[in-house]
Amino acid sequence: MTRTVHRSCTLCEALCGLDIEVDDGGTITSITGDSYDPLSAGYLCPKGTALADLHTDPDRLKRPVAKQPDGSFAEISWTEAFDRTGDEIRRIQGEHGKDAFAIYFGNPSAHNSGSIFLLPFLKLLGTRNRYSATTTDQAPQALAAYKMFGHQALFPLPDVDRTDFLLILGANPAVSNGSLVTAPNFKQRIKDVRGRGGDVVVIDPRFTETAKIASAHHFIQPGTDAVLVAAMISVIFDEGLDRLGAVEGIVDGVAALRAAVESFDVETAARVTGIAADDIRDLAIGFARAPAAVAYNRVGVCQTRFGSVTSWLVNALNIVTGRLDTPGGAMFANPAADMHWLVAQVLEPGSYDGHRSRVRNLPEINGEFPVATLADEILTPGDGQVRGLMVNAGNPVLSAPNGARLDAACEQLEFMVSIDFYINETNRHADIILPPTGPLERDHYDLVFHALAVRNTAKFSPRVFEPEAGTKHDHEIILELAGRLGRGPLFGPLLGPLRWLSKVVDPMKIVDLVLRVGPHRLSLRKLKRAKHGVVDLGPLTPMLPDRLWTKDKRIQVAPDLFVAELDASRRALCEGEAGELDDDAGRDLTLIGRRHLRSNNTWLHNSARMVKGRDRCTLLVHPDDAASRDIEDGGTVTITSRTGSVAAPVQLSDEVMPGVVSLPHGWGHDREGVSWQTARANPGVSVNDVTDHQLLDTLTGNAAYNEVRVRVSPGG
Ligand SMILES: Nc1nc2c(c(=O)[nH]1)N[C@H]1C(S)=C(S)[C@@H](COP(=O)(O)OP(=O)(O)OC[C@H]3O[C@@H](n4cnc5c(=O)[nH]c(N)nc54)[C@H](O)[C@@H]3O)O[C@H]1N2
Ligand SMILES: Nc1nc2c(c(=O)[nH]1)N[C@H]1C(S)=C(S)[C@@H](COP(=O)(O)OP(=O)(O)OC[C@H]3O[C@@H](n4cnc5c(=O)[nH]c(N)nc54)[C@H](O)[C@@H]3O)O[C@H]1N2
Ligand code: SF4
Ligand SMILES: [Mo]
Repeated sequence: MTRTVHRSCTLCEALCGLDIEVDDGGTITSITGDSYDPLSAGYLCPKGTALADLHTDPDRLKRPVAKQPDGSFAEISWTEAFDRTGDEIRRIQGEHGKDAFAIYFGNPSAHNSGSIFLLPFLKLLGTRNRYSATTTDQAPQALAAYKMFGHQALFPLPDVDRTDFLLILGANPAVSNGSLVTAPNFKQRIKDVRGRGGDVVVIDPRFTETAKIASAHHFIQPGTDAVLVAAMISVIFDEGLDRLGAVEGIVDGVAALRAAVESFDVETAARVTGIAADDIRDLAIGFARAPAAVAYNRVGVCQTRFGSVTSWLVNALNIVTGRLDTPGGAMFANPAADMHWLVAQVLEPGSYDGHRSRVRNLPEINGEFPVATLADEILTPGDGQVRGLMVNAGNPVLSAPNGARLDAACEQLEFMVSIDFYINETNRHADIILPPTGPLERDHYDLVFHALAVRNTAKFSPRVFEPEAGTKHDHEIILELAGRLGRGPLFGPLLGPLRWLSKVVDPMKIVDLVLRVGPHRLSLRKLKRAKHGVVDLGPLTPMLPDRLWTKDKRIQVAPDLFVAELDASRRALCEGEAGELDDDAGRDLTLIGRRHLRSNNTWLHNSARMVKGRDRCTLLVHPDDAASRDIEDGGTVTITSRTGSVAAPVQLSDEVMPGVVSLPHGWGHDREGVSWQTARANPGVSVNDVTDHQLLDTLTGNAAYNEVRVRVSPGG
């Protein structure tokens, strides 16, 4: 007898419905796409099956471990692990102030219902040294959303299923499966746009998997998208093609936007971006004239110096062509559980530059500092120096810019704790690691990605396996730690109720509450009764102005800070105003990143079936650039930047534009002490050993991974 459990995949944002078949002996016999799921309709990518490997991985931790004097880890009891961690956090914050203890949370936090408990935990911890993967990722889009729509997470979603013209800048959804928009099988959705007679245009320095199925692709000089989009908006105003459509009457600042883009002519844009002037003009006019159109940008753009400016301009382009809140344009979801509301209750709808970081004076964004400056805060002595660190579900040594520097900084910490079920390149420095249950051992409701999906649905994912005796969920670990943060006489009395709380208030109870007060009046009971746990709530519908989080329920299309920064981008990109990091040490190529279907940021490389086949951590080099440097296909080269150098095998390819090279992130598993045995066998190198902690998006401090200047020379 086998049983089938229906649940959503929690590995990426696509939220694919899975059918997980388990036999009597508790072995997963198959993982396939659930054809009944209204979002994914039977699709899954190869990573979906890796959930089985994760479940059985002998390298996965199940009990807390503590660092021994010889540098190895040994198991300790939960009580000892919590007590020691609590003591150390209290000691550090007691002796050196709240800010002396920092916290970093990584990407998987967003895919775990237990993370709801992180929000109050952050408040309790009371430190300004909050960091996350956000400042390597979507911080620019978060700032644009906050300044324009009033909420850091109110991202306009490309209504890909109904559009006639999809403009993609700096995203490769055919591989990433979509980000800040949940649209499983994005590849098919793109093909469907074209099948309907529509256009898909991709702007990317690489001829990507997405570009290959698009109607058109334009190579762009990395980091110059702001100039392209500003020029497009300028053409649209000049041609009189601007209109507000559905948002007429609730938009302010159109005249200011017009003035801001006026000086961006297509000839200058062509010179800066490398896209022909006629192509830019045609693109703008084609976009504005299409019956339904939407522009969408993602990490390729965010990870540049003017990522925030560009993210704002992309929103502005959608607004002034009447695409916002219109079917086939940029829309907002109407989620059954309102994540935006929840975030606003527990933390805040958003914030920017309320305070600044100690060492580099960088503005906070939504209460966080850029992870690019975490090492500075650890390494620089003085009042408020970071002496303790908690890393939850992340691996910044491999994921943050100049991870090598952070790697060294972690060594200097007085105390480090991590919530993670692996010993990775970051928490190998920890004193204590607290491993949570695996993804198949807990119930799940996706608060985040249902709220960013191209179709309104609600799905409950039951656990596939009961957690092993003596293991703990993420939320239980967080609550136990919270109990230890109380000081002196508070500590004892607080611990009891919190322990009790972790038994009765699991995240699903909170989800249930949020579903009940939500617009569709659902509940967990209703979902559990529904076939495969899922309810289809239909396509996206117009939501404005109600959904806006701005106080006046209006949209500012030209916020002052973006307008000012657009001028800075013009001076830097169009007039060649030199930046602080510019020099001529022969670093004549621009390094960009890339993702692979079987890889997931810094992890999943421990699954043999995810890493089998040819080497993926290769440097793509254009044949012309190779010829002038004596570089051969398959040979090893050294990539040198301002901050460091790594050696990687070369793959010659005219997929990258001349002058641009590409190396994926997430590799470099040969560091001592990690628990990933399979990953260590095929480690690759970490691109973030050569990215730059000083090269940032000018407004948010997001890592500008895609503008790193490098020298590439033959030999290892
Ligand atoms: N050069 C370059 N660098 C990049 C990027 C790039 O494009 N180029 N992309 C950036 C982006 S977009 C992101 S989001 C970041 C990601 O960077 P991070 O968030 O720092 O790293 P991840 O690889 O997502 O984190 C993986 C860790 O989370 C743990 N984990 C997985 N699931 C759980 C769970 O349920 N609970 C707990 N407690 N732990 C869990 C895994 O065991 C693993 O150790 O990388 C960034 N870095
Ligand atoms: N298989 C797989 N899927 C994933 C992940 C993974 O690691 N593996 N990671 C997940 C995460 S955390 C995220 S955030 C999403 C990210 O999802 P996407 O944003 O779709 O991610 P990428 O594939 O990195 O696409 C970025 C693209 O931008 C291009 N680019 C680089 N610089 C520039 C530039 O200056 N301008 C323009 N226009 N383009 C540029 C790159 O060549 C690349 O094709 O993917 C998620 N999905
Ligand atoms: S695309 Fe792959 S990793 Fe992402 S949710 Fe679907 S099956 Fe999981
Ligand atoms: Mo990400």
